[in-house]
Amino acid sequence: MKNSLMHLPKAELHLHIEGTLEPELILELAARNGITLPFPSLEALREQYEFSDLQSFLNLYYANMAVLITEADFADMTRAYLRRAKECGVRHAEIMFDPQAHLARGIALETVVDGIHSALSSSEAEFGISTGLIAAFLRDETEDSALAVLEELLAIDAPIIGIGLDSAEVGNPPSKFIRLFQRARDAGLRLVAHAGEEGPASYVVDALDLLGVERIDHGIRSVEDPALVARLVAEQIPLTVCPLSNVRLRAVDTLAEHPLPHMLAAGMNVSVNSDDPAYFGGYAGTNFEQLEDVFGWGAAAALTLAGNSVRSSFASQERKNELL
Ligand code: ES4
Ligand code: ZN
Repeated sequence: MKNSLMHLPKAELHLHIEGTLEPELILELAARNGITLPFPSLEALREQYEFSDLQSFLNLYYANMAVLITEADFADMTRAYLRRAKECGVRHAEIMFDPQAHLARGIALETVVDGIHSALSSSEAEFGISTGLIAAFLRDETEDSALAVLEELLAIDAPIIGIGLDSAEVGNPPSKFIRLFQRARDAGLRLVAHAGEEGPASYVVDALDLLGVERIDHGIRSVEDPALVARLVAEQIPLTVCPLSNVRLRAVDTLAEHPLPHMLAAGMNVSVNSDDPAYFGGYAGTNFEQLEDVFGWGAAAALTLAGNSVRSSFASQERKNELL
């Protein structure tokens, strides 16, 4: 069973490339770049991986980015992710990155984009994984900051297919980013946003109605609003759910209490994703395996979830047909 889960062709739709930096690679890049980390050994670093909420995770996630300096660093990180994704049957990956987090550290946008892109451009040939790159904007920064970075991405003709919205959700509602999403839509970009992870169901409604997003990242708190659930089912709006992330960030108490089975049973378009796999206990395959262990699902549920991921991706229809 477990082996067949790994072979099931799937798409990863919710992945932060900076969240794939494994502790070993963090130390390797720190040494390569002559950077002294606050937690200089594997043991000391690993002790930091216990989170109480989203913000406690984000603090470590942003701190660890300090090791990413050169184009090669971004390329090596991305290639390491693709290698692991291939092992769990990921055949298409839409990868988010946080341009503002790197610009704030004085890293040029071209360094970030060219490094990630150099790994993505050989991904189909090297790993059999088609890819798309999504620029995610930090919702705890201003809309003007996001707009300026989006203009810079457009000016350098960055190979992005869309934009997203991430970082600290509560208190930073979708209504803050209406002009950003309008600009991205005008530029022909696809639109996604984190909503309903820690924030309320109303943020999901607003991401749909005010920002016009095509897909919701997380969306688990949608289940608190029956009218929203009915709409998500009727419109088959994709929700990129990240079960292990929700457990580790304490959005749910245990995997057994995760709303995913309820969401599936209600007919919502849900997929399983890894979010920040180096921080949350595993890649796509581990998410599927642990769901199987806890819920005892048969092949049918796994097939539905994997099928949803492919159908909800921004891959070409031709590519989707290959994977379905
Ligand atoms: C994130 Cl799990 C999560 N939520 C919001 N923003 C993020 N950035 C990276 N991981
Ligand atoms: Zn996320």
